Amino acid sequence: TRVPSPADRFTFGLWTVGWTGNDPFGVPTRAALDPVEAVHRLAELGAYGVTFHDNDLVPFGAPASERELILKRFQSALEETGLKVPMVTTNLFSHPVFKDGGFTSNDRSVRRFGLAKVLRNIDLAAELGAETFVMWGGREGSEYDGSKDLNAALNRYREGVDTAAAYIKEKGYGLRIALEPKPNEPRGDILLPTVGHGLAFIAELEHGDIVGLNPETGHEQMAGLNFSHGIAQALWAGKLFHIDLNGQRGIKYDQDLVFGHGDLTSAFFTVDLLENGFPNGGPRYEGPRHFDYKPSRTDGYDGVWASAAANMRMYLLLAERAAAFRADSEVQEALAASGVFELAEPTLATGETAADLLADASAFEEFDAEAAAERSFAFIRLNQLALEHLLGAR
Ligand code: 3MF
Ligand code: MG
Ligand code: MG
Ligand code: MG
Repeated sequence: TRVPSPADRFTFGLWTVGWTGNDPFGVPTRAALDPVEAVHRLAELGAYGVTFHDNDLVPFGAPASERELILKRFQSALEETGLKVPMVTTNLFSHPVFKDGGFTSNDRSVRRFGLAKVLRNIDLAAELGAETFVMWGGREGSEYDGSKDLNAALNRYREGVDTAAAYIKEKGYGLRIALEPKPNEPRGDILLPTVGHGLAFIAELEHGDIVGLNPETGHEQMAGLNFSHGIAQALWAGKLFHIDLNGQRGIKYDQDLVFGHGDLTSAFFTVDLLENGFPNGGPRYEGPRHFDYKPSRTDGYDGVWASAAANMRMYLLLAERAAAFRADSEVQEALAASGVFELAEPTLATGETAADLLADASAFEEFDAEAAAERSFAFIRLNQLALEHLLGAR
């Protein structure tokens, strides 16, 4: 297995390795990490880039002079290491002012403040050469159904995203927006809870052409959903703009484990899709492999850097196994036997209409449903082959 290098396009949020371990029941277990040190360490480990929320770098409310100094220092670290900033995002969730949301707070003055914070951060993202601007609306939601007019909230959400997208276009920035779905936590229910809700929302936007998704492994799994299916539908819709890879073990709080340390089988198929594409071809993901995880609060800084390396190594190990899976002639034969390649053939012949189909007696009147029902799709053999590759047994 090769050592990670910038060519692998691995990226990390500053808030991941920089998480100090505070949770709802406990205070930090690690001292704060200097973002400049994070940049150097990540570069040494072979990462391609670093991402951040505005306030991961510049404290909320910092005066312009302080902001300038911090950004200067950070940019010199980027220049020294060659690390890129492919994605920037905005913190509309930590400060108490956002307790009822940023774009969808019931308080209009908060919404105006939140939107202005996003627009200012878009300028910074463009300045740093980012391609993607992520919006995770962690506080956009409610605990009580009666406390939020959901029709109005979705209108305000659309207004916020469309205003940001229009601003990007007007300025001529090379940025695209990626919305990040999450079902709950910190709100009891968050708006745009899943990939599917996100796609449906984007279809209602005026500037939806530059708005896509940033699905996170654990977020879909917190809703009991299949992450590989989620990113597959986002790809199919041309909307997989970015990705947050991590690990989650079932329907519970947002664990943000190392990628592959949650549902390993799912992680294998995620990497297989990202690296090898759909079995019959189709849209491919071209963006960075971004890790959004939390080094467990049980660990010191040794564990922080070991876990950063582990994310990349898990990805590369899985990529190696997935490549072997696809290259195995027995797998190709099993895929064929299972009909995986047959699904690429359109159900109707070229030019055939519904009326033509109805007129085709072989399709219905003469069709032997009993005989067709006899076919074994042999999916179990195919899955066993996948798991044997995953285990390195083949
Ligand atoms: C929370 C998250 C967020 C988003 C980030 C946008 C704090 O569960 O996943 O991380 O990823 O705000 O990139
Ligand atoms: Mg998350
Ligand atoms: Mg998470
Ligand atoms: Mg995330």
